[in-house]
Amino acid sequence: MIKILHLSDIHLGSGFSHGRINPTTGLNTRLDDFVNTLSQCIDRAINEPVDLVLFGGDAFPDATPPPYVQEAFAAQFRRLVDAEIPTVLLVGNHDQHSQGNGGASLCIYRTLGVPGFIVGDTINTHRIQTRSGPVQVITLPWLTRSTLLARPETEGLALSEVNQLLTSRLEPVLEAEIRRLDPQVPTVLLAHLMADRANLGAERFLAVGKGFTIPLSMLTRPYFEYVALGHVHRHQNLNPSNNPPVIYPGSIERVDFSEEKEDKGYVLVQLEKGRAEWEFCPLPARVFCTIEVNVCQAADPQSSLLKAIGKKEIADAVVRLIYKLRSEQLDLIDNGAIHQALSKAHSYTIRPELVSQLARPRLPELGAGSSINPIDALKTYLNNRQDLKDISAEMMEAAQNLLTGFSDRWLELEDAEEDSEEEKQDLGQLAGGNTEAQLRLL
Ligand SMILES: [Mn+2]
Repeated sequence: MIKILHLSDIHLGSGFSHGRINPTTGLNTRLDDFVNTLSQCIDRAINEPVDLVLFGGDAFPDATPPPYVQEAFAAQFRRLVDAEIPTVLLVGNHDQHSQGNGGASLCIYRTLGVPGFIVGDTINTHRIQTRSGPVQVITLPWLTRSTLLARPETEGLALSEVNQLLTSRLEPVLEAEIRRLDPQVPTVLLAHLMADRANLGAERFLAVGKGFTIPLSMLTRPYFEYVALGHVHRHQNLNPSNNPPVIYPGSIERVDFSEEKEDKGYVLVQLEKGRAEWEFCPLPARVFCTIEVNVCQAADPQSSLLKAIGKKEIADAVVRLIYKLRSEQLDLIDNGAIHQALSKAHSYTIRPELVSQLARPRLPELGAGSSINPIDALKTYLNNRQDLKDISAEMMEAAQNLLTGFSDRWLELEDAEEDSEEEKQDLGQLAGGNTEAQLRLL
């Protein structure tokens, strides 16, 4: 029986906008969070101890992480070297650099010859001798168009056709790896990909380019005891028959609010020839909490807001407060008190949304198709805004001055030399800008 810890999508160094600066280290608290959950994965691997660690790809947000992030990652994985636990680091889409071949952020582990470490940046089969016997791992890193296809082959093809072509190329390559397998030795396929039945998480927004989708049937082969995936941040088993299990462990920390309701963790696998048992192990990832409330109809919007905040467990969470209100209610909101109410959160953002302005119907006189000069337009607008009545005369006068001043200067420039073109352009922009500024004031 071979024990494996399967984790994926670490994305160390991302989500800093949800953290703050730790005054003792000068580092973002979200880096601390990610390192903390990663260290709990490594703790488990060492304490168990497992015979093998499989990382499913996406170590950092991109292939060129800052040195202190690289070092934080290395410091955790180094503990596996000390504990003599073999480890496979698969290259995900975020680990690949667009410049040159083999430039992935994880390749440094191979270059340095880190004992027991394998970098999966090519389609290859690795026979690994563990404390509990041998295991075969086929590595299938993130595929880009250029991995299996030449540029002229894809010219003029739709994305779905390229996808099909890529799938047809991958099939024999994977088949060749399968034929090289030792049928007596348990086998894992370790792949960073989007399978066609996967339930999307945040990677939808994280992906750099539009990627390829691999049919599930290519993964559910009888030659594999376990299929270890990376890429999708939501933990799931894609094969209901569980034969073999096709598992995304998901990310270890919430990268953004799209992962608010997902459990985070890693997977422990017990593997032998013809059989794999697996268990999802949750990690205490930082809680994300959305408070969404509509106070438009509330007589006392402030207390409605405070009540909505009070209902949620926000201590040490990453919180976002989104509330709808009418512009007339703005004066009833005490921002200081709201900041105070949110202060026990780890971090928070407040997003008020004014609905009255969004919901106000367009004035028919100003609708599309009718042409109207700026002064008449403003007059029509002001006639419909009772709340601006006491300043409407002043606004009309200001608008008149603005427009008269503008046209006078324009006529002057028309008469002048050609080199006034530039000023005319500036003036045009200025007039546009002024009109915008005026409208914003409204
Ligand atoms: Mn990915």
